[in-house]
Amino acid sequence: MSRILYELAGADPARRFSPFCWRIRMALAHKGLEVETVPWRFTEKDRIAFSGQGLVPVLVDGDRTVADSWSIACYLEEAYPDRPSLFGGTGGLGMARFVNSWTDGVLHPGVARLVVSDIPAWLGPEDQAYFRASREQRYGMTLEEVTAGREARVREFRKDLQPLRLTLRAQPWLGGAAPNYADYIVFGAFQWARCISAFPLLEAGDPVAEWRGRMLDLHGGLARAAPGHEA
Ligand SMILES: N[C@@H](CCC(=O)N[C@@H](CS)C(=O)NCC(=O)O)C(=O)O
Repeated sequence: MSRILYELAGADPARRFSPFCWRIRMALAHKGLEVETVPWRFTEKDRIAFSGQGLVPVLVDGDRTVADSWSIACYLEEAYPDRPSLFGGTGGLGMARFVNSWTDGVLHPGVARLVVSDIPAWLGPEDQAYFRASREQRYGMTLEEVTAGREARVREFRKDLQPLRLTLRAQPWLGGAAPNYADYIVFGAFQWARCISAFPLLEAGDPVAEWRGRMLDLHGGLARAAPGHEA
């Protein structure tokens, strides 16, 4: 049975930088499921039109097509119950949903305000124009204005990571003694930044940075092997 994951890529097909796609790459590795990853660009909506929407990740697993990272994670958990669990039961699923909402609603916007202007350099001309126009309309300013003053503002960002830091001081993974989908959700945000920006989000010695290092090493160093800046 074929299993295909459509993933956001830059002009260089090896540059995979979507935080949502990284959640699923890690989830598939967690379950020990092989996958063929297909590079997809922002402006190639027609190539994923079969999924009924225009965003990646899109997973095609045999005859099933699933879009949206949360839906894909839930699908994998249900379809492969004999493989290592992504959530560790219904309580874990509930907590992961909170982590998903916090990451989408707070962490991603915080990371974007520090790195979004570094993204266009990795895109081909058509995607560059699309990305700049759509995001600048969303922000109501240029991407460079969004990230202006980031050297000073990053201190506030790091302070806001305190709940994550306190958790990771007490236990090695957000999942507790072992990583689970909550780790993959949050890690996606840092891997996104690592793939497109040299701007240092974290300080060495921060428990969050140490956890990120452990995440990069997971599953045979899957995330560390991806082209990116050394974190
Ligand atoms: N809620 C979706 C969000 C997916 C999403 O926003 N994907 C971005 C890539 S990071 C995308 O496909 N963007 C296409 C566009 O902006 O046109 C999920 O969790 O999968």
